[in-house]
Amino acid sequence: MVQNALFKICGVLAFVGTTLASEKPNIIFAMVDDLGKEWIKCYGAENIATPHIDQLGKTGMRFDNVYSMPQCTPTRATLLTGQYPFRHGWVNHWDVPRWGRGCHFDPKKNPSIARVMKSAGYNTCIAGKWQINDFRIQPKILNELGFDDYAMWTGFEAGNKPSGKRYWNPYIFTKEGSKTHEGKFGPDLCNEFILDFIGKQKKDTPFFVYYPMILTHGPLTTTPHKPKASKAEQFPAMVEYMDHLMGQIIKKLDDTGLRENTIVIWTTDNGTGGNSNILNGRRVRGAKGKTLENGSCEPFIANCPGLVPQGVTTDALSDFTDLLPTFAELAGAKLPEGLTLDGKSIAPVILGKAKDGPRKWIMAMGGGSATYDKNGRVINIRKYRDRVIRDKRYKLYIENDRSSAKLVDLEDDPDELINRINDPKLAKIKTRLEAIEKTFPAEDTSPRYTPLAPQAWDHVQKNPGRQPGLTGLPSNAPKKKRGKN
Ligand SMILES: [Ca+2]
Repeated sequence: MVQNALFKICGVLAFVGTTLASEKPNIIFAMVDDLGKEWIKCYGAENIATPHIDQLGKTGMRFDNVYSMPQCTPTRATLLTGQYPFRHGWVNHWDVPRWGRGCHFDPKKNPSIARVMKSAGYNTCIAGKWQINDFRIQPKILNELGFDDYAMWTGFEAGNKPSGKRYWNPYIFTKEGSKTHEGKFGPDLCNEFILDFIGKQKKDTPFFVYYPMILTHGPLTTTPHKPKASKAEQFPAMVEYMDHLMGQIIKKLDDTGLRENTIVIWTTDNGTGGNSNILNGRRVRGAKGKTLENGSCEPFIANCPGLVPQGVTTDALSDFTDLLPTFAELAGAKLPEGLTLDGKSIAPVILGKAKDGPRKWIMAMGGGSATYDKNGRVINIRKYRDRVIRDKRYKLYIENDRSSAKLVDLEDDPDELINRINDPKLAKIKTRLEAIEKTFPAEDTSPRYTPLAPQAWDHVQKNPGRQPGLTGLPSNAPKKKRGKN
């Protein structure tokens, strides 16, 4: 009898285990706008309180070596497509609602991470900032790209002054259209939208949330918690309010019983824009737009009490091209066909099934404004954009003419001040990193799209088509190839 009862209990446990293992995990991907590690306490930041992010790190997996791209639109297109900027074409920044010219993130010519998740049966939503389509011209675009529902700051729409407001009195686009919300704080509205979406979910259907947060990009602002913050107090107040919003998301997952099967990934789209702070005893200046580590190597935390190992710090290499294949593997989705993807899935690392990831190197490139050719088509300002390639220790800067400019030992020189390009001891490392660069196309693609109709507000440049050649040095490379050795 006892044996029989025990058998029955074991049988039930085995059944429950099988059921849980076959459930698809929910995924929430939260990405702050313009924030580096030097503002996150669990990465070693001082003078700041980020208790909710710290708790995610403490009860999850903290990555040290994850690259975004150095600026907004290159990062966002990379995340959506699983491709590097030289392949998807958004190498430069092109602020579509502000500059237009018929350029847009074209759903017919690009993969979309949200469509991949939809194909695996996920409910999907997005809230925050988009910037690569103009919702006035393409009101259904987010549906076309795979999002069921949305609440977005429109970005600054040229000729529409109220749309410039992202913080107080924000201009928000939903299925009901776009309007100003007097007296409201934009980040609150987007967060409430996500809390509401989570509250509507049922356990039998998985969900995917893409949360490109409105905070902590400029302009500086007061927050609901610090309504009287002085100019000097405003940036830390914005960081702390972002942390508070993430805390609300986690609380909602706890309250709804969804936490155990929801993988939360929290990261940022590029480094801080200008402010500096102390990180592990060093002063670190925000390097948005640059391929320095503090411009491109972002804080990145994965957390799910039921699925992701707790209290782990990893040096596994990854960059934002890996997100699409990672989410596809977690969701059991097929990858888009007929396209070259640059990323590889790091799902085994996140789930604690592999100690290290599949990547031997990572890459970052892009930023600065694009231009347009004589036909009015948006193109990159250079045929080949400078970039950085790194492994866990060494980092190579490549110039616009594909030559190597700078080699840095990140372990000994975190501020990247010493150029080791001529150090004979590092010759093999230089050759190995250069060989990776040689696998890239000789010319970067420009954005892929079928042009939309011209608009009255389309941006006109003084000197369109400037410098589409192989001139100039990357912003972080030394003027001459001088080295200490
Ligand atoms: Ca950004």
